[in-house]
Amino acid sequence: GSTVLKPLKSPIPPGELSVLEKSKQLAAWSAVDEHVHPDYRVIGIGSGSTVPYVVERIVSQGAEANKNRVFIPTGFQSKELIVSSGLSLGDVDQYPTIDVTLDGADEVDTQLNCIKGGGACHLREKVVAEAAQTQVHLFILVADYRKNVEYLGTNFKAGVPIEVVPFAYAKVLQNLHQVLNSPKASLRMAVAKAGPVVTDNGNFVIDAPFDLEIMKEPYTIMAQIKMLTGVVEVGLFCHMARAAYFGNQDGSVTVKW
Ligand code: ABF
Repeated sequence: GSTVLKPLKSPIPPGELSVLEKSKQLAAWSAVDEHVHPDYRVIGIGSGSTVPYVVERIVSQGAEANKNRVFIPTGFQSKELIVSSGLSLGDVDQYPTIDVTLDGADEVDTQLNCIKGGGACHLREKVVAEAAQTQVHLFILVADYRKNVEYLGTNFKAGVPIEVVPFAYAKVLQNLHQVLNSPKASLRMAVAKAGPVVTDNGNFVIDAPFDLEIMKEPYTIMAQIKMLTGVVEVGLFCHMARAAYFGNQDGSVTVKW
């Protein structure tokens, strides 16, 4: 289903944030208000530019609410964010059961399947998302209006992010080109093309664009990619999210569930 929430009451003074930033903040705040219950103790914190607003709203719940909580990061950025916000840090190997995880996305379809990994964190993001599914299935997406699509790959053209072990990258690229119909799949390079992007886990990332027809069945292509030896994780999260919150330009929030 899908519903549009009324604008939150003056969340920020007008003019202080751009429309895009404000939409991220609205999505994040609405998701926290709905899903971060006072009795939740273990909370997964994802990556990207929307997640700082999640943490901002959690911090605003007050020191008392947060004193017995532990926060599980999905990578370097969220670890820094948790620590600099004065929240307690844990790791998913200590807390394999998480009450709720909130994370961003590159694009989300009508079934709540999503592309993630534009920030090269999707392996840890998927582990932390799955840890939130163990009991109550609470993996929540927060994003701006650009990410709300019918089919994956509509606006996000960079391709499906695929984390690979470094020594297998050329072989996996060849598999993608020749077997899985992604002739433009390429190794993600760091800024200024000084070398490949290296993930928090010491791996490389391949970005593999697929035709829209293929992306209409994201689970099928995800499974095919995952079968390639050398692939560690695929940035397609299928049938995982409980709900997705999108901030809109007019200050409303669309919720898909
Ligand atoms: C992470 O950050 C990623 O999986 C995704 O690539 C990206 C989304 O970031 P933003 O919220 O900045 O669009 O969640």
